[in-house]
Amino acid sequence: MAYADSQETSGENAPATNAVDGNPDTIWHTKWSGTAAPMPHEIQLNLGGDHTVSCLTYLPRQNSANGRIAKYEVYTSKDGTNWGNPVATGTWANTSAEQEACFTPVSAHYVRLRALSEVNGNPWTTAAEINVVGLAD
Ligand SMILES: [Ca+2]
Repeated sequence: MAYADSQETSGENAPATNAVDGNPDTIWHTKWSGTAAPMPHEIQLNLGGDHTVSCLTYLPRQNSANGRIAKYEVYTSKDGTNWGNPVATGTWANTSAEQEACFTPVSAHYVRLRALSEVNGNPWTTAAEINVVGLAD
């Protein structure tokens, strides 16, 4: 299950759930038709219970650089409300290859990826797939 601050469902069918459907050809795209929603953007994943997680993986949009995340922050939460400080921050390259953000393993029910900038400075965020890597628990 996924929630995003913005999703395009008019100009194309690109809801947040496209980032967690297991299909690299379907994307989540923040609103671009009409007035584009401004940065920053975020997507929250509900893990369905507490799991020990250690990395977030981000498969960028495969067919275009539009919306690929550059500067990012990763947060985790037990309740979906209190996120605390980011567990990971950094800048991803403009590539179609899978990117990752790893951090000290933490028990989480929710994981949030926040996009602070796009590789070409545009206001959009896109994602083909987002996953979390966990430890057996
Ligand atoms: Ca997808």
